[in-house]
Amino acid sequence: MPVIEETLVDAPNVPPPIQRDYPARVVIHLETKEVVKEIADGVRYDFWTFNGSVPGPLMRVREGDTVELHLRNSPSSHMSHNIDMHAVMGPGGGAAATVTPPGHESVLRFKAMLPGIFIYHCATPPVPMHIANGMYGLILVEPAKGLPKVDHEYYVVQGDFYTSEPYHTPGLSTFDMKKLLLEQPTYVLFNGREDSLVGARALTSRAGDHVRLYFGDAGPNLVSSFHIIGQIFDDVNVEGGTLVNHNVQTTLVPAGGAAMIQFRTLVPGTYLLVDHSITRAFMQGALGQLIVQGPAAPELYQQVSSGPVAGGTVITSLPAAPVVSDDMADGKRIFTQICSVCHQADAMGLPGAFPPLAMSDFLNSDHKRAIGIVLHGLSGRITVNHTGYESVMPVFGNQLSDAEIAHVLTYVLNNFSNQGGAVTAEDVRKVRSAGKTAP
Ligand code: HEC
Ligand SMILES: [Cu+2]
Repeated sequence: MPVIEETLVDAPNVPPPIQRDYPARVVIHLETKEVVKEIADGVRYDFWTFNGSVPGPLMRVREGDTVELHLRNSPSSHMSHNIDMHAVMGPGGGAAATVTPPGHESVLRFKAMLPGIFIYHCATPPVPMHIANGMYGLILVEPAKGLPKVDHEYYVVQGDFYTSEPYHTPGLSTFDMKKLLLEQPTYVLFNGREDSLVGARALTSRAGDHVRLYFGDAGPNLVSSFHIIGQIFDDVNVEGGTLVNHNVQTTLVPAGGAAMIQFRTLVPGTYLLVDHSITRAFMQGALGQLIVQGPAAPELYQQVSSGPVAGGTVITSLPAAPVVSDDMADGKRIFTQICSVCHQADAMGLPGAFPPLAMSDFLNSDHKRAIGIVLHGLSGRITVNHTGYESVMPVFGNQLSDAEIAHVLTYVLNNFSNQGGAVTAEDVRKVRSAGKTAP
C-alpha cells in the first residue's frame, strides 16, 4: 500500500479532494497543545487544542484507507490528552489507545471503513471540559468513488464555551465548571472565535458557484440549528451519513455530529451563517458571513422600491412634549422615553445587543455621524469601546423634530461621563437636508 503523508491546513480551509482510486496508508500528525488566544475581540482564553487551532485541522482520507495517526502531546501541556474519532470502529474510537501524557506520542492505526463526515474530539476525563476548551475537529472519509466537484469547500465547527466572566469582558476569561454543568454557555462560536468568519475572514463565493460546507457541532452540550440566512441548501448529507435531503432551510446537527451541506450561491450579497437558536447568533457569537460576489441577478432577486419605513420604529408615538424652556430637560425627557428603552437608563447598553451611549468613543468622536444615526437609523456592524455590535437602530427622523434630536444628543453628550459638546437644531437640519448617506 502506498504511504501518503497528509498535509493539514487551518479552518475554514480543507485539504484538496482526493484524486486516488486506490487505498493508501495515510500518515497524519496531530499535536495537542494549550494556547492562549482571542475568543472575541479583546477577550483571551486558554484553549486546549489539536495543532494549536480550534477546530483542529480537517483530516481527509478515502474509504478503505488505513490511517496512521501520530498523536503527540506537547511537553508544555499540563495534562494528558487523547483522541476519539467517530470515523473509527474500535473501543472508544481510539481513545483508550491514544492516552498521551505531556511530551509523549501515541500511534494508532485504523481502517476507515465507512464514508462520511465525522467529529473527532479529546476524550480525557473530564471529557466535557476537554471539548469545551476546544479539543475537536472533523475527519472526512470520502466515498471510494469520490465526491461531486464543487467550486469551494469550507470547514466550520460550532462549539459552546463557558466562562466565569460575562460575555465580552475584556482580558483573560476563565473556564467555568458550574456553567458547563448548567449547560449555560457564555459564547457559542464558529471555529473557536467570535468573528472567525466575519469581514476579511468571511467565507467567499461567486454568483453561480457550488459550495460545499463541512459543518460539525462539537458541543459539548448544545445542538445546532444550522442555517444560512438567505440560502437554501440543495443537498444535505443528514447527520454526516449517506442519506441526502434536498431543499433544506435549517439542518439540525447533534452535539458530536456533523453534516455535509451543498448549495449554489446565485444572488450576490452578504449572507449570515447562524445557529437559528438565534439568541446564540446575535448575543453569544454564533455568527459568520458568506460574501457572494458577482453581477446582480434582478430576475432572481430585486428590491422594487425603497424609502423610509413609515412608522417602522419600535416606538410609534411619543407623548406630546410638555412645555419646557430648558433644552437639557427636554433632552432628558426624550432620552428617558425613547433611547433608554434600548440603550438602558444608565446608557450602558446591553452586551451583544445595544451599544453604550455612556463613555462611547463612537459617539464622542463624531457628533455629525450621531445626528445621522438618530435621523436615519443604523444597521450593520459597528465597534463601540472595542466591542462589536451588529444590530438595528430604528429611524427617528420622522418622529423627532430637529430641535428634539439636538436636545437629546446634547443631553447625552453632557451626561453619562461623555466628553460634552452641543448639537444645535441647525446642525440637525443640515444633516437632514443632506439626505441619507452611508454612516
Ligand atoms: C429600539 C432600540 C433603540 C432605540 C430606541 C435607540 N437606539 Fe440607538 N442604537 C440601537 C442599536 C441596536 C444601535 C447599534 C446599531 C448597529 O449595531 O449598527 C444603536 C446605535 C446608536 C448610536 C451609535 C453607537 C454608540 O453607542 O455611540 C448612537 C449615538 C445612538 N444609537 C443614539 C441613540 C439615541 C440618541 C436614541 C434616542 C433618540 C437611540 N439611540 C434610541 C438601538 C436603539
Ligand atoms: Cu484533552
